[in-house]
Amino acid sequence: MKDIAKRFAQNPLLSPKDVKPSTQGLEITCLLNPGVFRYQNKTWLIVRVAERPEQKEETISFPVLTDEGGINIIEIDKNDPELVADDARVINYKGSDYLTTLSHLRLMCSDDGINFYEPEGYPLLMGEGPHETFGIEDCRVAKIDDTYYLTFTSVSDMGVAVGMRTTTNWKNFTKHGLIFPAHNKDCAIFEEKINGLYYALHRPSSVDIGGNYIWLASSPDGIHWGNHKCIVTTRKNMWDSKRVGAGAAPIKTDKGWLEIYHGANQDHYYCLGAVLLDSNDPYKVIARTQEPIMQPLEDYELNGFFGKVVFTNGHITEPDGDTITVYYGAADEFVCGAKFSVKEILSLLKYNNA
Ligand code: MAN
Repeated sequence: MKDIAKRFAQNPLLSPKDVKPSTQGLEITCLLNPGVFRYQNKTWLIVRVAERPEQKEETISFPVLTDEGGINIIEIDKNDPELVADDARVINYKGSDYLTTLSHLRLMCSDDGINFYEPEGYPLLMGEGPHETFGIEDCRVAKIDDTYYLTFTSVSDMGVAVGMRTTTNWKNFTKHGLIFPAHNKDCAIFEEKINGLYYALHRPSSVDIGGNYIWLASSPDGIHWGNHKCIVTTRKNMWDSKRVGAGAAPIKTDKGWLEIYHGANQDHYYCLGAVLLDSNDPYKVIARTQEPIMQPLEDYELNGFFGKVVFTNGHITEPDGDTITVYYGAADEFVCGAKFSVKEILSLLKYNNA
């Protein structure tokens, strides 16, 4: 089966070797899942940089932040009977979960959308405080008026939650703490108010009744959220049977709000699909794609830190109004790009009332 993504011939656009570690003693394991925005006539990525110490044969080691911003390295013998390590991304030790890497967010920019470099004078965004000791990940960027809203996954031993910071110049940031408490991630704020309210997609997780579904909330100020409703669930026996989560802010089209989302099945095979939400009332889901619009096919998507993954949380709408450039994490290790036609995605939607 093919998909409709037109991948860049230059993929992967960014690999771990392309940037320097944030801290002596750590190496970059993954460069992935960038938020995307336009600023000062350039395309910018806010890339997730996942780091850990060089791994030794007989142990697993990973960094965690202290509440004061220092770094602790935890090192565990691979033969320790209290270690469960069957997922490259997380381990369980003595009954507690840890991430195998520590992520921060880093800005990179480009004149052509393909060749990215780290601009001087912009800060790295690190986890801060007790709710981000395992790092911050997968940042979405929404621009409303002159303000950029950054929503990202804040991870700590207290859980996985959604943090928010805002900025107008990418040098000074206002922290708003956690806007959705644990367990929640994949939060994307709409780039326009609808009937005077802000809207945000988010993804609370459930282990028992319910599931990993996409929810929608609204807010009078973009900070305090309510009126939560579950709008997109997983589908049995399909590619998105186990989890779904929003990508970036939805794209405004004359048919409605088009949201590109990720879904995975029980084999952790991560693909992209799309849903269409009503222009005036985004709680109404009008249509959804049946097949993935993108799935892991290329070597750099199938093989890497965590293979068989395409995951997006950022895109740019090109001046022709139809082309979007989607930036995505491939195999949780590389940053790649692909173009899509919005019209083509819309043509693949199956309408609820059809
Ligand atoms: C989760 C998150 C993402 C990651 C995918 C695929 O959704 O950890 O950051 O890309 O899994 O591994």
